[in-house]
Amino acid sequence: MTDPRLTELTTRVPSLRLLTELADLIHYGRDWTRRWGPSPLAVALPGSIEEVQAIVQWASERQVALVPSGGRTGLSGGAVAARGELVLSLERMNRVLGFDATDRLLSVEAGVTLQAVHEAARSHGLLYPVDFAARGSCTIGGNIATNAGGIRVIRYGTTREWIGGLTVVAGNGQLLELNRGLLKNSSGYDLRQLMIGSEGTLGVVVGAQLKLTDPAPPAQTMLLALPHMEALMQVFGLFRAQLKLQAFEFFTDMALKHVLAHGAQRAIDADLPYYVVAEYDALDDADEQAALLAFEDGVREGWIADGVIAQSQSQAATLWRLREGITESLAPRKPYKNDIALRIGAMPAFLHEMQALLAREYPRMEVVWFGHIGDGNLHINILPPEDMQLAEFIAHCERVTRLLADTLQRHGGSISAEHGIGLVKRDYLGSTRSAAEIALMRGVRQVFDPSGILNPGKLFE
Ligand code: 2HG
Ligand code: ZN
Repeated sequence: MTDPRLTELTTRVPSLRLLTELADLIHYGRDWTRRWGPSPLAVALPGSIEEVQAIVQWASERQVALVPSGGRTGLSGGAVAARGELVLSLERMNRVLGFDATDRLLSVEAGVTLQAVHEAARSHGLLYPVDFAARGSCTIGGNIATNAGGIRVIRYGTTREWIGGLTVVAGNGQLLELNRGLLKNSSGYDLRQLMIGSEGTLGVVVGAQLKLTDPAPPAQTMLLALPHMEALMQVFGLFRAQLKLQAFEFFTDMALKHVLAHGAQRAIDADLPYYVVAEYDALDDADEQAALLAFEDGVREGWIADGVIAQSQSQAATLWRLREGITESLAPRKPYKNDIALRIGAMPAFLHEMQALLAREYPRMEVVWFGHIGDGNLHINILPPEDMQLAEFIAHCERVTRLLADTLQRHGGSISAEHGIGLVKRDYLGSTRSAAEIALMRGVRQVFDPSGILNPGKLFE
């Protein structure tokens, strides 16, 4: 350990666990984006709130940039440390602290995984409903920092809905207890909500009080094959009107090709351009009957060409794998990712424009569409041709993303629905937020982090 700043830090916080080996710097210096070479100063693994405060105070005095870090499954570069920052990993602070049965609040440290939250909720006979494929690795602190969404937003909303209280260390080391689990609290600005989605730029989330709810009713899972994109919106409208949806996810034949090549089971014979995994309440025969009627209506209208209803939990898992395995199956190809949001009503016109734009601009590249159509959230992954250099590929994607951002702006959409802005979409923030809004956001950042040490360069420079 040669850097004198680190010697000073360990003198100041003698109990602190600090990693400086190259392998650790690489491991902790990046997230699931693989565009930036990891290059942190070191990795701090505090074990308590007091240690986090001491690190932040020291960093603020010494002007050392910090990158708050959870499971690093993010897709927008929010947890990348490529400029000599100190990674502040919450990994060791991963305890479930307690459960308040009256208020149905689960108190956790920030480094607990989403899966551990699910298990803890289940052990109390309740549900923490935010869910997505990275559940086993992502942590609740990162979920809060990005206002993570996932596959059940259509029913339960995003992370924002499920945070009753937050414990946060602000940029000057001050400890803030925000909202304290209150259901009603009309006492001025809701700083808890400001923290959610702030991507580690306003404070380091060290703990949270999570709201739990009743377990979801028994569900049935259906896989549908659809002949064209219009059918997707039509089937969504039909199912939403006739069933109590828990999830409504789509993917294209291109996504299916990759996920099958990655080991998923086919599960449906039809070879069509669009697929849907729908999950809906199936409490009794009436619910099952309603699902069959909705399916038949869709077939009669020509919107549904084929379908499978899971006959068991394990078959449901097989159907879900087709959707949830997509990101992992694409990862070896290092895709360029877009995560866009629109009002559902704006979707058909936008999709037409986008398909024309992508066919024109990406004739040589595979474009993989999937996502949460019922939330107005599409994931558009672009795969580079095998013979294209990464730099050329990224430059091309950036140019097309500008066109995408312009198109989104015209349709009133957002350049990030649930992954965050981070480094990946920083240059496009202005397509979603007005200049006045960005100026206010900068002002807010300045108030919470006057020395500018918290995740600098993320969200905006
Ligand atoms: C999902 O919905 C995730 O599966 C990842 O948000 C999306 O890989 C992506 O682009
Ligand atoms: Zn998603």
